[in-house]
Amino acid sequence: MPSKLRRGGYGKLQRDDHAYPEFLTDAGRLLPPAIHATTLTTREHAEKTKRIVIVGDVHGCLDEMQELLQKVNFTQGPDLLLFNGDMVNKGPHSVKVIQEVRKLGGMSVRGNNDDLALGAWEAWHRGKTELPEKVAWVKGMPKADADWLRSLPWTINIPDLKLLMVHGGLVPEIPLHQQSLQTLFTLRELIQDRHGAWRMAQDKEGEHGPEWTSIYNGHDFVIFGHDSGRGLQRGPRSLGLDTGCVYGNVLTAAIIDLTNSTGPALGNAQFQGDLIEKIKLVSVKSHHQYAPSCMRLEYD
Ligand SMILES: [Mn+2]
Repeated sequence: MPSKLRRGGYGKLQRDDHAYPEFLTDAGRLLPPAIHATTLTTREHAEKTKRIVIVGDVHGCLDEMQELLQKVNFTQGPDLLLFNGDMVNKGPHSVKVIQEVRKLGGMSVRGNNDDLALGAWEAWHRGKTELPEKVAWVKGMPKADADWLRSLPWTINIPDLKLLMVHGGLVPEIPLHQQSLQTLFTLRELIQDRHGAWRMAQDKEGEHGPEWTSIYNGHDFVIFGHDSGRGLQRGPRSLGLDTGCVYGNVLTAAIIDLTNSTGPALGNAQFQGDLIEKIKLVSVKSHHQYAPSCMRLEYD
């Protein structure tokens, strides 16, 4: 690739996984090995996995996360543990949440706050002494945890279930591999231009439009986070799991039981369209309001 393409254009990059692992983001961060990761793709993995447990935006709420995993009787090995991103910032125990997720063999899509924290950690290690209060905790994050954050993909796909996880959302009509990385983890609402094409609404600049899920008509069932303002969102083709634990509401997990005879079978093409009926939701109450609700609409 021409070197000029290696930097910049972070929001406009159109690339395939693995093709250009040396790509840097606008902020100079290395892109992970896979921007669009897949899981449960081998027979061995599919056979040993009994349930998929997908947890919404944790934001450092370690106690609630542990309580939720206990409530769903999480068992490492038979349960595949996935997170919707934004594991860190705003709440009390960001480093411990990362370490617990790693210990449990969990994986996450990248949230805007995970990305922001990683950038702050890298700036700190380049010698920057002043960090915004929101990310000052990264000074206590070990390198191994930062490396793990850096490995997080923007989406996790389970092809056999036609299930896709993303932190923000998808702009309609744009193929997955051409979605802007910035949009994937910040999208909430859409704006239509005069030619009828959709793009992300810049709500910092006062733009508002329909939520992306009301327009989305893609092939994958999408589980997303990042929108605690709307709370739990159950749609025909999507499920929003950010139920605002850090703002004093609840932390929610979606459970997909792969052993239930009425549930999905991996490799079952008939499964598409019924996923929402097979998903069981479990929540625990937040122990505190850790962050003021005015932070809910923050992008950074
Ligand atoms: Mn977010």
